[in-house]
Amino acid sequence: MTTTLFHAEDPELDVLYRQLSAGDLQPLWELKGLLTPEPAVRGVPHRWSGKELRELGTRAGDLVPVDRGGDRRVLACANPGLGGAPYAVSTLWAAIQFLNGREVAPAHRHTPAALRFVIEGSGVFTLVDGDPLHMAAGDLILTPSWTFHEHHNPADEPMIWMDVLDLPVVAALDAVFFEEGPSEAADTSVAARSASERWYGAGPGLAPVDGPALPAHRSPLLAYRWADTDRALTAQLVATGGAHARIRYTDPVRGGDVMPTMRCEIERVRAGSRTGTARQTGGRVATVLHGTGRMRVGGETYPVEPGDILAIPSWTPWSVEAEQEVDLFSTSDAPVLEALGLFRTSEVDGADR
Ligand code: 1HN
Repeated sequence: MTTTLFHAEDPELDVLYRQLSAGDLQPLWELKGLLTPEPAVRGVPHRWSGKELRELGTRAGDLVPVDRGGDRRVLACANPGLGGAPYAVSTLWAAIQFLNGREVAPAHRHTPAALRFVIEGSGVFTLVDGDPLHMAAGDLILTPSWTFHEHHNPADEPMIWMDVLDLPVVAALDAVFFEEGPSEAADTSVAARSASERWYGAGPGLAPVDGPALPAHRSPLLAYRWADTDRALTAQLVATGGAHARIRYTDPVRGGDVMPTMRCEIERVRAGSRTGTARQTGGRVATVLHGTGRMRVGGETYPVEPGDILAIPSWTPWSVEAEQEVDLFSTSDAPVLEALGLFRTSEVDGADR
């Protein structure tokens, strides 16, 4: 591929432009749109219907063996603004994964980090570096960068969940590595509770003195259980007497985000009320765990119900309006922007109503 050839009326300048192109050089004064007053965001607001994701995932479960295509039966949300890239927003992968009863998605590891959020069902467990994490509705499960992970469904029923990965960021940094896991069958005599939870999931403010060494770049706790999340949301609404609670999932020992590239949050909006409208730099994907209502994202208004996945591109104002009480989980790349000094937020309409 050759470098863009610019043209000029002035014959001497035209010659220079040909020489620049031949030398793989570009004149800045001819380049448009490099610096914009506000982010020139390519991703657009979008909603993938939970009902449709479930139906098409189930169909893929009938037609596609799990060992095809990277050993995962995954439908990636492809933002219509991103020219066919399989990314929900420019910096986040979001998808649903479908695992039939008695299936195993074999072990592998990669530098992009992943998280799973479960909307419905239970039965599957994920082994993260050999530690068994059971998955059930409302749970957040982490598979941090470069940890081996494999999914087992010992039940007869299929299970579906949402995956979010930082793959676009890691790919943009040319830092993707991937490796297959050991091929021998994993030990399927599985403990009821992960070692990660036994050490670090005891309760608020309770950290082991002689626990395993803390991992450098992520939470030592790999599963955040719905019962705990639900209790925290309920307690916050009681504490404020308000109609909107927001919780951030954090490293239980050091207090930061659960992983260096992805922030995880959940909010509850009481029936009949609506959140303020705000925007942030960085992309976000959200999914509805419970409830129904409407979400406004930029100029779009979407009716929402459980299982829907929403793309909230960078710097796009958004808000939630609940008909029945809504619990909304979301992941953003805010830790990346914060680390680089690029995180901005602005309230468009601050008031919860
Ligand atoms: C992956 O490893 C999983 O392990 C899911 O469940 C989705 C999307 C892109 C690249 C790797 C998984 C993925 C993925």
